[in-house]
Order: sequence, then structure tokens, then C-alpha cells
Amino acid sequence: MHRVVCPGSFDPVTNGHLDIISRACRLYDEVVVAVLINKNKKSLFTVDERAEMIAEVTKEYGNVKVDKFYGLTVDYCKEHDIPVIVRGLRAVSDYEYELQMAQMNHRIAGVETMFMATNPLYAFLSSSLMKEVVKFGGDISGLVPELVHDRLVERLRES
Ligand code: COD
Repeated sequence: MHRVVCPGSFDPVTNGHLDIISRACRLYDEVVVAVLINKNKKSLFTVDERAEMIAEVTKEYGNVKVDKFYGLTVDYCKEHDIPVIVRGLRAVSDYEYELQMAQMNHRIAGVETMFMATNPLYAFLSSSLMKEVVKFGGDISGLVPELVHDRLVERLRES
């Protein structure tokens, strides 16, 4: 069985993330979407909320498992016997950081990284931009799932 992990912050999940996850689902038997528990970063949604949204919007894919993790991604991989990390590449600006991480992950644990080129339809998407646009009343329909759209509006109106 070929399993891979798509690690990330997913605060919140966007259609750019989903494009990578759904394509990975077609290539591998099981895709584990692992949400990082980052105690140093202030997030809009709790880890549980992020994981719950991902589970809801990926349930139709059939081979996604959602999990949370703390610490190094490669330690998660070793614990769960997952040899490959899948990452999306949006632009050259992503490349340097991603390359450095991939090389370090290979050096310290022998874990491979597969890069998937972003769908140009979603190349400009990031969770931070989504939050900023919603906060100031902009329209992000079609860029995140409806459920995420509603949660973003609700959360950003609260604050
Ligand atoms: N189109 C395509 N792909 C996209 C898009 C888009 N519009 N938006 C995001 N993605 C991809 C990203 O490239 C990434 O592959 C994935 O979706 C998740 O993105 P984010 O932004 O939610 O998550 P990141 O990039 O903040 O996640 C970083 C990690 C949590 C993976 C990283 O910090 C990590 O592994 N942390 C744990 C500690 C560790 O192991 N550090 C590295 C040591 S070498």
C-alpha cells in the first residue's frame, strides 16, 4: 500500500490545497493530511477546527485520512511508516524554502518529497490572503469550499 503525507498549517484549507490533495489521491492508495500543531503561531482556527473542515471537504475522495501532529514532519512519517511527503509548488518563491526542507528531511530521515506543480487556477491562493480578503469584505467564492467560506465569514466577523 502506497501512503503519503500532505503536511501543512491549513488555516484554513483552500481550493489550492484541495487541488494538490485530490491529485495525490489519484496517485496513491492513502493520503494522510497532517495538520501541524504549532504552539508559536497564532492561527485563526484551532487545530481541531482545521482538521474537521479538511475531513468534511475531502470525505468524497474516499482515501484521505486527517490527522494532527506536533514536532517534525519526518518523525510523524517514521511513526506511521510513510516514506513520502507531498508538497505543492506555487511559484519560484516557494521553491527555495521547499528545497531546503526536502533536502533536510531526506538528510535526517531518508524521507522523500514529491513536488506537485500547482494548478494555475489556484496559483495565487494562500490561506493568509483568504483571511485578509474576507476580513475586509472581499469575495472569495470559488477559491475555498463553501463550508470554509462560511466559517471564515463567521469567524472574522466575530473579531
Ligand atoms: N496551490 C498549490 N499548493 C498549495 C497552495 C496553492 N494555492 N497553497 C498551499 N499549497 C501547498 C503548500 O505548498 C504546501 O505543500 C501545502 O499546500 C500546505 O500549505 P500550508 O501553507 O497550509 O502549510 P505550510 O507550508 O505552512 O506547512 C509547513 C509545514 C507544517 C509542513 C512545515 O513547517 C513543517 O514540516 N513543520 C514541522 C516541523 C518540521 O518538520 N520542519 C521542517 C524541518 S526540515
